[in-house]
Amino acid sequence: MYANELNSEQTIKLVLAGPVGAGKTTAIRSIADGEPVSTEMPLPDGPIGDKTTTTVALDFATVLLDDGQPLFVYGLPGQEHFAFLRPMMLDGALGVILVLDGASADIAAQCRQWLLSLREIDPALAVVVGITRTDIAGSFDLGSVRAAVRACGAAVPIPILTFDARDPLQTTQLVRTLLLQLD
Ligand SMILES: Nc1nc2c(ncn2[C@@H]2O[C@H](COP(=O)(O)OP(=O)(O)O)[C@@H](O)[C@H]2O)c(=O)[nH]1
Ligand SMILES: [Mg+2]
Repeated sequence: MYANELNSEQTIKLVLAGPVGAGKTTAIRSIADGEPVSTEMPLPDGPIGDKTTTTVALDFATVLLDDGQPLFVYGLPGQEHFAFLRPMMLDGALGVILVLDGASADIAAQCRQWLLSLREIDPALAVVVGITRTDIAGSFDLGSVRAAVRACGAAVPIPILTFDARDPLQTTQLVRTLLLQLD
């Protein structure tokens, strides 16, 4: 199914946010109907693990959940120099999945920074936090992420889940968790 076949009245717009390398593009690919719109470019300094490209502007896909709910799903660019695109891309969105890299030592700071910037753009957005790459040995510290979420003082508690962005079922589950947060 493609965007021009969807009725935008019934189609919920959701956005994936988060730092470069967290798994936004992978998550969108794993749940997209058909080929997503993507603006990937080779990483300027060569591959990092199995990641060979980075998103320079945005990702977009249509998603049809098995209960028939159509979604427009956008991925924000992670780089700070594209921050000006975020308010535009969040316009009309009901909710955000904040995708964080569980293998990053900075995860708590990234969580805090993204939650604050999302709240500044639109305090009414529903938010869930999805943490990827927790299978990679090392630094993941759930307590520090919890503390960062609590410190941002959201009116409604923000769910925190781990998921593998490569797995369509886990990614869909995260989307469903976000939909449950919507009024
Ligand atoms: N090991 C592992 N790799 C993951 C997991 N989730 C995502 N990835 C990988 O992490 C990278 C994320 O890159 P990408 O989706 O381009 O990140 P983006 O910059 O947020 O769009 C990809 O190479 C994915 O295959 C996970 O749960 N475990
Ligand atoms: Mg990307």
